Amino acid sequence: MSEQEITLKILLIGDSFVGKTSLLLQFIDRECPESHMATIGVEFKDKIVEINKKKVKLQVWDTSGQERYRSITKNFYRNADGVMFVCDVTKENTFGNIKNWLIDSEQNANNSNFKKILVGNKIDLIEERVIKSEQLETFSNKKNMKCFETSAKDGTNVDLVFMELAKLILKDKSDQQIKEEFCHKNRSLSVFSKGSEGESKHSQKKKGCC
Ligand SMILES: Nc1nc2c(ncn2[C@@H]2O[C@H](COP(=O)(O)OP(=O)(O)OP(=O)(O)O)[C@@H](O)[C@H]2O)c(=O)[nH]1
Ligand SMILES: [Mg+2]
Repeated sequence: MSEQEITLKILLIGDSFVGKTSLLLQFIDRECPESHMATIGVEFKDKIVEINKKKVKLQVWDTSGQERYRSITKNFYRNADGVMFVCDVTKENTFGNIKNWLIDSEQNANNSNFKKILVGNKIDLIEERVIKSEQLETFSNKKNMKCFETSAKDGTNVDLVFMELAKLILKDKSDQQIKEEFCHKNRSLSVFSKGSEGESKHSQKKKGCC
């Protein structure tokens, strides 16, 4: 399979202020914004990584945690290969709300086999932490998903969590399936927001595909 033929659509989901955009920026640009710039609607960025000697494009969709954008977010579960459910370990309610985000994802994803990962972010804020590792583990075990603790601020486990989700997705897919899904996604792309380096998703159609 040639370069970039594998594209995985990953969604970042969770309450406002938990650090979804910060995780994405730390993963792509190695930076964490100092202040909160609420995401408006949905944005995406992508990054090519290598997994099992294959080039894999991770197309990461960063959603808004604000209630008023919830109906927009729901549309983006379509064709998602994996979802990161993010909470802030210093805010109890962001962890409690993960169950609601899970319900949303199950109701709106057309790919019932999408992979899920729970992320407890902001672990650098040791003094303010209220959600313990055991709570994250118990909940994620119950929901049959892996969990990771991250700091988008200092970068702890940020690459790891994206790579683990990608590996989890790829474990279940054959090369043929990936190629067919990629072609299908390209055909059905229609609604876009800002992409990395000004790239329009329309421009991502590959030669020789479909
Ligand atoms: N200390 C610390 N602060 C963080 C971390 N991650 C994010 N922040 C801060 O938390 C605030 C909110 O981060 P965002 O990434 O904008 O949050 P978001 O989840 O994208 O929020 P919405 O776009 O409104 O849904 C910002 O001020 C970040 O600097 C972290 O791991 N540690
Ligand atoms: Mg954001």
